[in-house]
Amino acid sequence: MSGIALISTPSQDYYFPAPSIFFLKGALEKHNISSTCFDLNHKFMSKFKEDGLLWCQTGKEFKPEFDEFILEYYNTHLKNFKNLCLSVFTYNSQNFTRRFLELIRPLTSAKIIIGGAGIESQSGVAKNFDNVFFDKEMLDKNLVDVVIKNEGDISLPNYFKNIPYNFNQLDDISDIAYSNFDDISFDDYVSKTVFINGSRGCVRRCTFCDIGHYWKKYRFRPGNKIAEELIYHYEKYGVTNFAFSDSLVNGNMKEFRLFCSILAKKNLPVEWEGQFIFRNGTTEKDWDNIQMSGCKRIWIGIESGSEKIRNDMDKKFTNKALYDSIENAGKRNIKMNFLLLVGYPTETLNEYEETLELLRKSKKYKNLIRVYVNPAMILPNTPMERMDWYDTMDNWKFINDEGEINFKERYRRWFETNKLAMDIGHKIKPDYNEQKTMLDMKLKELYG
Ligand code: B12
Ligand code: SF4
Repeated sequence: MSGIALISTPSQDYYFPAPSIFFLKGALEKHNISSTCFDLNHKFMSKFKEDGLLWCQTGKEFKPEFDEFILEYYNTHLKNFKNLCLSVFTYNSQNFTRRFLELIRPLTSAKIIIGGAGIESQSGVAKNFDNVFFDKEMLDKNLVDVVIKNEGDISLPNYFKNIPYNFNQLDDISDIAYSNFDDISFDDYVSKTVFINGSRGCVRRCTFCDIGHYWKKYRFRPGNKIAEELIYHYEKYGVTNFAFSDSLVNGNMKEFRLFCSILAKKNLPVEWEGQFIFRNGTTEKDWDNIQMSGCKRIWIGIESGSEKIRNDMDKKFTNKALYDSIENAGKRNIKMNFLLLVGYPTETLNEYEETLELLRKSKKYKNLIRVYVNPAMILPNTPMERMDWYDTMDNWKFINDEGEINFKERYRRWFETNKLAMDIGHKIKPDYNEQKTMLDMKLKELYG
């Protein structure tokens, strides 16, 4: 039997290499431990597309072909490995991972190790604060040997070096490894994109987000080191497209400014995108630098057009910052993905209307904007989990001054916001139809 297989699990985007396994390979290599990456997510999702996504995300519409695929993949690629390390990207990878392990566990004596953000949650659980999270479920069913939490780039090498591995988080991430893509060909992917990790954690603690649970402290790399890594991948693999896995690329403005100014001076044919927060105090000079560094798109968790609702969420940026930033990005031709949440517990109809107004006011830049709408949901390990809602976590309800916000109302606002976005001419989520199928199913299940 040979060494270590690093395996991505669906569902994740599959147009580009699934970031975590290649990053973990680079991290192991730094400790002279060799490993092989298997982008199983890419193979499964390219083959089964919407059918695969529906099953992964809902556990419904299972097809026998999924089992055949898993067994064939295991026999062709994985059966000779002593250690199978599965990366569970989000809770949307749990259905696949469970089935994969049920099938292959009886066939192998390899150690099975799981990690990733998806192991510490469980979709569809009741409000009893006694949730069995996915990692525990897998251990209880004896489907895995080892669960590794936290920063896998340190804990996984530690595990293989036989030293304590489930530890508190690093204080300093300046010198983390670079991803290693030697096991794949970028030509197999629709988009030759490399993910860069410039910071971990977040400077905010929004009520609906569980980032503060995974990454307790906010840590960042110096801007010059981030720029150096990007240039390294450009020179080694010829990749010109970069995405940041940071919760916010501009969490630390000083390092972000340094990164942008280095790349702006280098003038390479590279482009990057990342999650961004609109903030008071971003100057015209900052926006020029952002543009010249190759920024092609920013993903902005705007969440709501209402400043009051953003404050309720602890998002904390003003309407002035919101509209000034849209104007600054728009006039520099920087694309914007608006991430919106409708039906937040305290959202009144007037405040919801402000979100619709945001779409109308941004019409001028409709060619640059893509709107991602989600009905508000409650994740475990978030401040919102402790709010005063009732029923299950999946089907929570909340009574505000105007009555009950239930799933039906959240669905209505979700549908209406998407429709308005389309009528205005904004682009919407590429997988809107899949999301609608899933939400329709849920609506039917709850209300007949
Ligand atoms: C980029 C990103 C996306 C992108 C691209 C995702 C992709 N690759 O397909 C987009 C925007 C498409 C996206 C979508 C979603 N995302 Co997302 N995403 C992220 C983000 C910002 C970065 C992820 C990343 O690439 N990190 C870089 C890699 C290197 O790190 P990593 O994957 O976390 O891996 C580290 C550890 O987890 C660990 N590890 C990982 N695997 C393994 C395996 C082993 C064996 C070991 C030991 C360790 C280990 O080690 C790594 C290095 O330290 C994170 C938040 C964050 N800052 O981490 C959210 C995050 C992962 N996403 C999240 C969610 C909820 C989603 C969505 C479900 C949102 C939605 N409602 O639609 C979808 C799911 C998509 C799908 N198809 O199912 C949650 C997951 C929460 C959870 N508990 O499940 C996160 C944590 C954000 C949050 N707090 O809400 N996402
Ligand atoms: S929603 Fe975005 S800004 Fe808010 S805590 Fe999560 S990652 Fe940070």
